Amino acid sequence: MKIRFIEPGNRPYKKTLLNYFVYDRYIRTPSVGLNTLATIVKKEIDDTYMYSESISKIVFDDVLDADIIFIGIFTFAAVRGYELADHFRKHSHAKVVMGGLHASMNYTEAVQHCDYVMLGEGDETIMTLIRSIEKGEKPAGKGYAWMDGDEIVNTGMPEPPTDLDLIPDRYLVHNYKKMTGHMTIWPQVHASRGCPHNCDYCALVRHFGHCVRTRSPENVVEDIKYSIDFFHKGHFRLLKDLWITDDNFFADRDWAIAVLNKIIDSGIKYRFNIQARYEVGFDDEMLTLLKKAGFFELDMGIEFIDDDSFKTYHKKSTKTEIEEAIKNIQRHGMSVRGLFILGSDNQKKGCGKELADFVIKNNIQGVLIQCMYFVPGTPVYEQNKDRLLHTSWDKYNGNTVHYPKNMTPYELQLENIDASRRIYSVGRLIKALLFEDFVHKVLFTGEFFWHWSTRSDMKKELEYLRTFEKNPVYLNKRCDKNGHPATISQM
Ligand code: B12
Ligand code: SF4
Repeated sequence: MKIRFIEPGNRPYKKTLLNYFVYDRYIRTPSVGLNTLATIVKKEIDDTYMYSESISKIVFDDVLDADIIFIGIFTFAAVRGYELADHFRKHSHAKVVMGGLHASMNYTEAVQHCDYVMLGEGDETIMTLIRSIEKGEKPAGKGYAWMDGDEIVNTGMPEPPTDLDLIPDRYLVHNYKKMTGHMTIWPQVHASRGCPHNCDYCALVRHFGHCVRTRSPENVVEDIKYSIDFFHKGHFRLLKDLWITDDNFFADRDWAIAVLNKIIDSGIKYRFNIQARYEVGFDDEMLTLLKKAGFFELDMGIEFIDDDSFKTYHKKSTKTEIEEAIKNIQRHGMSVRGLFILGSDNQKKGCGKELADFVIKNNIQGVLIQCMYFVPGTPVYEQNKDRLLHTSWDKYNGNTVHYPKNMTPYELQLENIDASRRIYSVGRLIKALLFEDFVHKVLFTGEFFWHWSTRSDMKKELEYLRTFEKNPVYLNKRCDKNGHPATISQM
C-alpha cells in the first residue's frame, strides 16, 4: 500500500526571499495534526509520506500512484483542498479521503469532493478505514461519511482518542528539515486537546469537545527536545522560540504545572510562547513557573475589548479583568500578544482605532486581527448564516466575510486595515528597534512587514466589499452555480 498525506495551502508555497527574513502573507508551518496521523499510519504502512503546501510544492508524480490520499483541511484551506481532491480523483486510481476541522464539520460539502470524509480526530479510526479500503469494503464503526448514490451515509462522530502520547515524525513531511533554515517557521508542539468553555463562535470546541485530554508531561518534554533538535541540527537559527499551540493549555491546572516543572527539570534552555485565556494572568504560581521554564510571551485570545460583545458571544471575561491580567503577566516579566476579533454586533465605526488604542495603551506586543466569521457547526453560524457574504472559504483568513450590524462590510474591512496600520506604524517600528529586547525587535520587524502585506491583501477586497454598500445581497454571492467559489471576474 502507498499512502500520501496532503496539507493544502492557502496560498500554496512559492519560493520567496521573504521566507528567509520576515513573515510572508501566510506564516508557514506544516500541520501538526496531519503529521500526527501520518506518523500513526507509518508505523503499519512503510510507504507513507506527507506534503504540506505551507512549506513546499507537492510532487504530483509521487502522489498520483498512491492507493489512498488523505487531505486535511481547515476552513481557510478548503478551496485548495477541494481543488486538489477533484484533481486526484480525476487523474489517479487512489481513494481520496478528506478530514480535519472543516471537512468534519462540513461533511455534506466535503463529501462531494472525495470518496470518504473522516469525522472527528481520526487517530483511532484511520487504520480501520485503510484496512477496509484494502479489502474493498465500507468501513465499520463510527467516524466516516460517504456518498451512496445521491444519499450521504454518516456513521456518527467517533469517541475522541484518550491516549495522545505520540511524537509526530517531522521527517515524514517533505522538505520540512530543509525549511527549518528559514527564520519564519518555528517548532510547534501540541500538548492537549479539548476545552471546558463554550464560546459561541468557536469551532474547535465542537471538533475536540469539552473533555480536556492531555499527553503525559514526559511525552511533551520529549517532543519539545526532539523538535528543537530537528530545527537546529545543521542550521544556524537566530531565533529560538517554540510555540505550544494548545487552545487551553491551562484548563487542567495540575497537569499544566506538571509539564512546566518537567521542562524546568529537563534543563532545556529555550524560549516558549503559548496560547492562554486571561485567567492565567491572575495565577501567580503559574506565571512564576512559566517564566522559570523559559516562556517569554502569552498569546491571549482577548477577542473583544467591550463587555457588551463578551456578553453577546458568551465569552466569560470583562475588559477590566483583561487589562489587570495583562499587567500582572507583564509584572512577571513576560509579554502579551493579543488575538482579536473585529465586527461584533456591538461594535461600530471607529472600532479599529479603539482596538489600536487599547493595544498601544496596554503595551501588547503583537496582534492577530480577524474579522468576525461564522463556520458551520457553531451556534453563531445557525444564528447568522444569512449574513455571510459568501462561502469562498479561502477568504476566511482575516477579511470581512459577513454583514455587520452597525457598519457596512466595506467599513469593517477599513476598520481592520486602520487598526493594523496604527499598531504597525513606522513610528512604532522605530520605537521597537530602539527600546525593545532582542526577541521583540526581531518579532516586531517581521510582523511589521507581515501586516503590511496582509493589509495590501485586505485592500484588494475593498472593491468587492463596496458592492454591498447600496445593495446588501448576502449568501453565496461569490459562488458559482455549483456552490463553488467564483472569482470576482465571474460575478
Ligand atoms: C498552529 C496553527 C496555525 C499555524 C499553522 C497551521 C497549520 N499548518 O496547521 C499558522 C500560524 C500558520 C496558522 C495560521 C492561521 N490560522 Co491557525 N491555528 C493553529 C492552531 C493553533 C493549532 C493547529 C494544530 O496543531 N492543531 C492540533 C492538531 C492535533 O489538530 P488538527 O490539525 O485539527 O488535526 C487533528 C484532527 O483535526 C484530524 N485531522 C486533521 N487533518 C485531517 C485529515 C484527515 C484525512 C483526517 C482523517 C483527519 C484529520 O487529525 C488530527 C489529529 O487528531 C489552530 C487551533 C487548533 N487547535 O487546531 C489554529 C486554527 C487552525 N487557525 C485558524 C485560523 C483562523 C488561522 C488564520 C486564518 C489566522 C489569520 N487570520 O491569519 C491563519 C491562516 C493562514 C493561512 N494560510 O491562510 C483557525 C481555523 C478555523 C477554522 N474553522 O478552520 C484555528 C482552528 C484557530 C481558531 N481558534 O479557530 N495557524
Ligand atoms: S476558550 Fe478558546 S478554545 Fe475554549 S471555547 Fe472559548 S474560544 Fe474555544
